[in-house]
Amino acid sequence: MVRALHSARFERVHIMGWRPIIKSRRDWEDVVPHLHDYADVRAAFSWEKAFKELDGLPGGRGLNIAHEAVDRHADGLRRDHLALRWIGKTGETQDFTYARLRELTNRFANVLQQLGVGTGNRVYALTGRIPALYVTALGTLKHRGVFCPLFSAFGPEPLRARLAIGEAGVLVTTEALYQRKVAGIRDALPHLRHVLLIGDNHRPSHVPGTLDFHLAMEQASDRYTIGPTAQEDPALLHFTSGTTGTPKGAIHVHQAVVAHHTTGKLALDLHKADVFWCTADPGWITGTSYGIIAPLTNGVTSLVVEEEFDAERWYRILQDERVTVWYSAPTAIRMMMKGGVAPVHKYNLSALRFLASVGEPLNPEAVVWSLDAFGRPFHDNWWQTETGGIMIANFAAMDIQPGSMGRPLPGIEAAIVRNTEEGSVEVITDPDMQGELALRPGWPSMFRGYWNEPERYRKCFVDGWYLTGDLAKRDKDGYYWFVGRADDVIKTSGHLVGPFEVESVLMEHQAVAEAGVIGKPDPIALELVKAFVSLKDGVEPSEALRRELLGHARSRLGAVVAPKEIAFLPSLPFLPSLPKTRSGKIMRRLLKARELGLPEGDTSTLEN
Ligand code: 6R9
Repeated sequence: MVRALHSARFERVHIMGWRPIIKSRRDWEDVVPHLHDYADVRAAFSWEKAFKELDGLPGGRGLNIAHEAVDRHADGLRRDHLALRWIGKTGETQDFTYARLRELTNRFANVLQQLGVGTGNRVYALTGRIPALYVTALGTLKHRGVFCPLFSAFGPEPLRARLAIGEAGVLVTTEALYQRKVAGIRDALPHLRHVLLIGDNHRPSHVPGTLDFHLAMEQASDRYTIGPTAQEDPALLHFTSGTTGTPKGAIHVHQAVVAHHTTGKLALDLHKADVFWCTADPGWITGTSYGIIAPLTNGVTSLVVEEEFDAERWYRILQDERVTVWYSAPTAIRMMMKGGVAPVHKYNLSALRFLASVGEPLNPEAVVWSLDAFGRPFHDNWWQTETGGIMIANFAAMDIQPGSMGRPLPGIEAAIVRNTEEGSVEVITDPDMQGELALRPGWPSMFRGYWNEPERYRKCFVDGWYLTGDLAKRDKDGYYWFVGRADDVIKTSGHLVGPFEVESVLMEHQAVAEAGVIGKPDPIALELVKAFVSLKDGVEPSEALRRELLGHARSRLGAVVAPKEIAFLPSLPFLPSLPKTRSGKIMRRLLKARELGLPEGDTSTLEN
């Protein structure tokens, strides 16, 4: 039995007992999707051809991300086109044309030059979504430094670890964040030579051992020539978390811009007249690849909204700014769903053409809900820090099976693989079989290493495949379906959290013997960080101690990373209270199964 429900562009086909399929009606109104026919575009695609859509540095001096994002438009017909519109917390706006952005990023490149910062040096940013962040990122790329964003909700410990691992030479941050989070760890960062501070409330900052960002900018020249940049020169450093050990710094090179540009065009369907809004935090890779680079290389207007999520404010912004393409994330979409469709319908969102989502599995209900709320479905897409750009997507012209991540981009070969006993991998060709999602290396934004950890990088590749660490299935039509992570890494409100980082901070506390950290399923945030703690001999569990540990973790790790829940494990004489393998690894999988009352699975390696 088939029931169809029509919206202007989409047809919702219900087949009894199945999720609806959202059919694209292919009447394109005024904008024809770049990827209008998946098979045709995929067959005709090559990265060499994609590369030709970029300009390259004048005089054949190579390829530089900032030139493609800013200067080539500032030198051309789009010089007076609005590149960035910033909306501050108090509602004030600042507009930057491509020409103005060129001038400001030239100034910042000159600031680095005058400070004697060499090419390849790491320039970190720790800010919210403020104009200085965009100037820092693009100015650093012009100067051929390596840009590394940090998440401003991190506490001092995750910040220290990331600044130390990447040997940060320069940090751009605000006076308030510096005082709260960096001043106390600065002594532990011998490589950090220059700190540039953005004063609060537009006032210059006078903190000893730092420079004022705006003063340095004013004194710098607005003319700058980008030096020769090789495609393989490092450009970006993005930290991500693994199950064990320190955070991993994924390195991306200038060539990545070919993928940023192409995926912006094919997966987000960016057209020159678009007003694009990416809601990601600048501390995570989406904030750079799609919050900064892809919209600018595509020459669109990119909206930068400083304030965090607020459903009604977001709808108002979509309406008032006439946003056409919107890139958001499941946690935010689930929060909007809580408020229902009525608040959405109060606004005129007729400009909206394309909605996309990334970062976590997007519930099928959320796809269907967005069709009711916005008249358009959210298009889920999949990628990760290591891939640098979107790899699998629901494209504008494609039928959507809600719950699926979509199909691989042109130029991307994906597969579901399984490990063999000989330590190699085997491609699973049968549809609907679960295995690890793997990608054939060679796309431009593939990470080129983990900073200073060649061994960890090498381990990601087996038999010519990059193993993503995600479990997935592929159906007979070539759509990919996310199953879960193959490791213990936690996704909470879209943020990847490594359990080891949290366990280490808990164990700093004098009362704690051991800690095991898991992601506990949550209807809004996907997972919440939950810690199981065993106490040292003679220490009694109490509500006061629980609160103290929560507070300790929060002040060291920051709000996103710190556990929201702590449970004490009973301490048994002579026995470790956390389940462990014989080789001493905490079996987080088992902690999670017990938390959820699920079968414990294979416990043959369990020690106690
Ligand atoms: C861009 C980004 C990567 C991990 C990834 C996977 C999860 C991302 C997803 C998704 C289900 C999607 N993930 N997109 N899971 N459906 N559409 O998020 O990068 O922070 O490195 O996280 O996020 O587990 O491996 P990153």
